[in-house]
Amino acid sequence: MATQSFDLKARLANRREPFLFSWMTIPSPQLAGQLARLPIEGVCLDMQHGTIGFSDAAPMIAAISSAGRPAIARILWNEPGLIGQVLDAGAAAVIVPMVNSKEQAEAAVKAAKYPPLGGRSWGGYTAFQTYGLSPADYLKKANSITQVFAMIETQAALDAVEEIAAVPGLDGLFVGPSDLSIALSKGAGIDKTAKHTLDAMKLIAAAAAKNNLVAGAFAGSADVIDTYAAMGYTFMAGAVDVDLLQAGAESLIKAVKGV
Ligand code: 3PY
Ligand code: MG
Repeated sequence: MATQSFDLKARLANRREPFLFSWMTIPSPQLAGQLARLPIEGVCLDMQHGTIGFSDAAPMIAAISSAGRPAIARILWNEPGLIGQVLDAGAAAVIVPMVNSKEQAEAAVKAAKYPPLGGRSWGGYTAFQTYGLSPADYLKKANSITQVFAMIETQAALDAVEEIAAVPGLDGLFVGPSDLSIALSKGAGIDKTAKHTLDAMKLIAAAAAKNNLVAGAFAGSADVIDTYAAMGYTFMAGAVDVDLLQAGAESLIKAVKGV
């Protein structure tokens, strides 16, 4: 297995150029390796809303890491076992959905970081290989080479964002603008660039900046990436695998049939 050469923490410390990654819903190591070879800097596995289970994710993380890109996992829920599992499989970052309070953010950090920052359980056999580190060196470096993001995507999370952002050991906040806009509109609609969504995202970016955290968000298309980047977001999901396939198919049909 080729070792992970990408230093995600150092890359994210450079806030001048947004770090863009693709977002996978399809369980396929081949497709993961293919996306990791595009000029986009990382690949995220959506294990919450995609159909990627852990036995799919493990070879996908290996394929992405072998291409020299960081593998990111948006896990199913804020559960310590699910967090440890993807980090042990070699993920460079874990995005934890629906973190609604300081206590829930503390629980995510506890599962993701070894002492003294947290209480992650030991056994990253695949991660040692991914990073080319001895177990002793992995223990020394893991808290820095792996990143944990708390998703802010509810009214409760927005109300608690200052406290969540101040939790020691958290590396970043990650906005789920679909859930956030559904919550803020009381179910009226999904709008990633509505005024209420962008106003909330300004507060979230400010809380991240105040605590020297990375501000991340699911964008999903070029115009949304530009809007969020202008607000200080530097870690963004750029496009979803199924949308990329659809766009490729549509452009082929257009080229052939002119429609
Ligand atoms: C959201 O927008 O709610 C997400 O979780 C990202 O897909
Ligand atoms: Mg969501």
